[in-house]
Amino acid sequence: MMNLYSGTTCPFSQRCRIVLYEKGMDFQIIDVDMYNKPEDIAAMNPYNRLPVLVERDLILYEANIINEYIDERFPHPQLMPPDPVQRARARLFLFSFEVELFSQIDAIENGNSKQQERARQLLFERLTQLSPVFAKQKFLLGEEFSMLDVALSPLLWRLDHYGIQLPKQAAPLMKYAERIFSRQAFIDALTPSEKVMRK
Ligand SMILES: N[C@@H](CCC(=O)N[C@@H](CS)C(=O)NCC(=O)O)C(=O)O
Repeated sequence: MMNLYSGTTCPFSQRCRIVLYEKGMDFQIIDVDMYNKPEDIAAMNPYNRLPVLVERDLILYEANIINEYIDERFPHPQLMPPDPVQRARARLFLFSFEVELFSQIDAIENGNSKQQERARQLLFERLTQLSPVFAKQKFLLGEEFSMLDVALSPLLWRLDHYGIQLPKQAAPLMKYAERIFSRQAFIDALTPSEKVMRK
């Protein structure tokens, strides 16, 4: 059985929880209080960060690496594209989300007010730019929900919580977000502390 050590308010852990619920297999989620991390996290992950996945003698960290492993172990429903070229492109997208979007989360959660404001502005601009894509398609890769939607959704869920209000022209992106938020796996994967992040 897979055991996921997951931060109750951690957007990266949320990605892994979503994938576990989308797959509907047998797993256990171990809730970890981020402000009171047990020492065994550092023993499993040299970077002392969550999430961490343990399956027998396999220990994995980094949300996207964990998620690709789960996707390969349990191929239904497949969340990465089956074609190698499309899969490589999907990985480039995942990389750009980290560099351009999720890199701002630390500044919002832990930075001073100037750093927070800069990060909010950057996210506001990047997400607004992305919005027109969803006027033409349901999900990031087209008509099917994929790993890219999993990766982006914890940030979309936190927009209110992070004090980011997108402009009217981002309506297609917000509709897309609602489409993800209404998925049963997304709802099941929310922790009580995440549920209260959105009204
Ligand atoms: N790139 C990592 C980021 C993980 C990360 O930053 N996790 C945060 C919580 S959301 C963490 O554990 N930070 C260390 C700490 O709070 O001590 C991933 O994708 O898993």
